[in-house]
Amino acid sequence: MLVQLEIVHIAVIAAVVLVILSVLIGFVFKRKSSKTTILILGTADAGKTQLYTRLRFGKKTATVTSMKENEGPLTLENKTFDLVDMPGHERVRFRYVDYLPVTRSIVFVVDSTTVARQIRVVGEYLYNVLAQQQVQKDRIPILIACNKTDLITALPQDKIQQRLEIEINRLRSTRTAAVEQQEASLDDEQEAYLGYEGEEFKFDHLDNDVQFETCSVEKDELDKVVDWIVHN
Ligand SMILES: Nc1nc2c(ncn2[C@@H]2O[C@H](COP(=O)(O)OP(=O)(O)OP(=O)(O)O)[C@@H](O)[C@H]2O)c(=O)[nH]1
Ligand SMILES: [Mg+2]
Repeated sequence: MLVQLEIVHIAVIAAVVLVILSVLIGFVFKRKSSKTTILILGTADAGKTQLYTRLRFGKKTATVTSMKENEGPLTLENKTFDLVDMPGHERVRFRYVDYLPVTRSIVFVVDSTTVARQIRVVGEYLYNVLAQQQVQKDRIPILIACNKTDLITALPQDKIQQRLEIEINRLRSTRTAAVEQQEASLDDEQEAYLGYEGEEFKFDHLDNDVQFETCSVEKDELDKVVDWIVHN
């Protein structure tokens, strides 16, 4: 009798665990497959529109500074995505937040030849992206595509990563100080803290998967970018 009761107990626990597991697995898969938008972000002149046209139409076209988004379907290895090229102009670049609820992954394009000079503006934009509640909550994967490697003035990928980490570290301390000064209330709108408190900022410290790769839209060296999009 006692043994029978124990068996019933175990069976009930096993059933509950199974139900919870299947709900969790279903939730994870559904979340991943239902979102198809790939956001191309980055400051002006990084090469976003060139990347967009190369990926979608397989060719280069002359581009001018974008003031509105380009959007359309992109099929890679039998998967169809919705590709969005956001303008890098400072007045419109923050509109990307409207797309976050449907965003599957973000390709953040950096001009490797000017990133050192523009580290403030690039770092600030990237910080804004990484600190978005939705980006953190959904753990949206981010690729930092270090573009224009065909030019000899291009900074190597590891140096770009280092410079961005230093810049984000600097921004983090000034922002935290500002928040403390204002004694801001802890509402939902507040930016999330990036990385570990008391430690220098490293991309590795984030819950999101942040990867760095080099590319050249000009020379059609986009294998690593395409591969990343397909697998994220
Ligand atoms: N050498 C070189 N030039 C590139 C490469 N990719 C883009 N460019 C050039 O960079 C310039 C800017 O490219 P766009 O694609 O228009 O830049 P964008 O990021 O869309 O800029 P905004 O629309 O202003 O935000 C163009 O003159 C491109 O030809 C590259 O891989 N190598
Ligand atoms: Mg553009």
